[in-house]
Amino acid sequence: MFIVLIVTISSILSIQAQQEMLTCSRTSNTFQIPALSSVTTPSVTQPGVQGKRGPVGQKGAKGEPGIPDNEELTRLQGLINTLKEQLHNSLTDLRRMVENVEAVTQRNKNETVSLRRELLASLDTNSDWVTIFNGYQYRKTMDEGNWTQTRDACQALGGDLAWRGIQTLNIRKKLISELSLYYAWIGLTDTSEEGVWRCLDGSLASLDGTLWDRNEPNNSGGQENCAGLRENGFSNDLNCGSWSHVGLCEKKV
Ligand SMILES: [Ca+2]
Ligand SMILES: [Ca+2]
Repeated sequence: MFIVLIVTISSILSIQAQQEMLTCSRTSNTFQIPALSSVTTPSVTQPGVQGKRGPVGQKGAKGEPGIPDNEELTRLQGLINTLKEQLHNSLTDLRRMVENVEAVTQRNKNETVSLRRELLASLDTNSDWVTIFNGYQYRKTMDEGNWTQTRDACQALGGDLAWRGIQTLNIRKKLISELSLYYAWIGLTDTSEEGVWRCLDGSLASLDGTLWDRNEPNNSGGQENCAGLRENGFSNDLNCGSWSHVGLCEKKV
């Protein structure tokens, strides 16, 4: 009985102590912890409908260029090698073209020089002797002069003023055409004796071979002692020192 009483009193004291613990008093502030009986468990609710997506934001700043990966580097290296090869081939072709142009230019220059020489040679009728197939060759002196001067020139060229081979009109006309003669001294004179025409070796000139033009020789002024060849192929006596003509030179083949 006594034990039961003690247990009862102890239970009462324990319950009183629990009530005191639920109530805390302070001098300036008092708060109260809700009793266990007032704490309620939150009820579980279903999630709401998902809201609409917001508007698209502004575009951001452009980033730094990325570093190519190995595959891209390999492709770029291949492209560079291809361009190098193409450039090399182009330079080779260009060098070959320049060489070709230089070769053509040099060839044209050589041809021009050759043609120029041929042209000058064709214009310079004094450069060569002309063969008329009568046993003699002919040319005219490079300069005009009196009878004596052109005879000296012919002798310097290895011949003398023409006479022996020009005793036919046909040959004279051929020479006039070949050498473009207008008037030329020939090797016939009557200086030693008036009216007696001689060749340069002193022999008498044949009458037929002199081929005097009409009314010639007339010894005009009393001083015409040297013969000239007119462009018509006939002869005329002239003053040996007063006229300036080319000399018709002759030498044996
Ligand atoms: Ca005379
Ligand atoms: Ca005359």
